Amino acid sequence: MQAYYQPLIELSSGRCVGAEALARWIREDGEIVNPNIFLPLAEQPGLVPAITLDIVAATLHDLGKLLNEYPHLCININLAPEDLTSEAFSGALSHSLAAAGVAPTSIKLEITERAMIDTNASRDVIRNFRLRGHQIAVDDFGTGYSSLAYLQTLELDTLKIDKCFVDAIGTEAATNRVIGHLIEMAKSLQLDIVAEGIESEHQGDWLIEQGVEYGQGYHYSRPLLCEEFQDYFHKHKESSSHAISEKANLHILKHGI
Ligand code: G
Ligand code: MN
Repeated sequence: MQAYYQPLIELSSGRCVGAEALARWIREDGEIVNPNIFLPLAEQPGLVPAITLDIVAATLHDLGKLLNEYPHLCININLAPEDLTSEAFSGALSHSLAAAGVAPTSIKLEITERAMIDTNASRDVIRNFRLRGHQIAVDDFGTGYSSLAYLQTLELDTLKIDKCFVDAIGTEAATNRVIGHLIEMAKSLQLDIVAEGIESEHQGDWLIEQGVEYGQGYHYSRPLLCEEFQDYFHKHKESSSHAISEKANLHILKHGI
């Protein structure tokens, strides 16, 4: 198992505010396999939480020092439905963090919208994670049919708008109109918004105009190995003066000084 880190960006400034840790299984022939393929194969009870804890351990090993040095930096860990129902998972997570000396506020937990609905106990599980100091993001938001009424009963921090809605920006697809509603939902719930899978400057600019603060995607960076991510972070930890001066130049070209 190999952990990759995809930078999370503050869209208006280009500043890197964190990363999403992504698990990849490297087969002997070198092929890279994504978790949506290998997690369903883990039928043995307890195997999925063990894989999630492996990624936590890799993150703490790779980035623990950086997280201590930059307390506002946050790494997102993807949880599977099995992690939410596992009795041992949240205790083991807290134990790993304590052993590595990393604050729970440095680790945000991503839970898919579907897993939140499927689990009756999800409200309590989420509250428990938040009491331990973690922030909670709803992953793949917009694909799980949850209502505003239901979401407002959960203690959440962030909604991650699924890539399929970002893909539709600037196209005639019906989902093109849906993303506006998703952004409004997030705003009325007073949650941070992260747009996933941004692949073009046009998509990024449109999202900024709609008031979306954060994003990730190939337009900014692919998932990176630990050293590559650290380099990326150090280059982008301050607002990018380059991005700002480019925008200022454009403004001068369009409107004069
Ligand atoms: O389920 P979740 O949304 O966490 O999955 C993120 C997945 O999307 C990762 O496997 C990551 O490699 C992939 N990904 C991230 N950014 C992009 C992008 O801009 N384009 C595409 N096609 N895939 C992306
Ligand atoms: Mn995710």
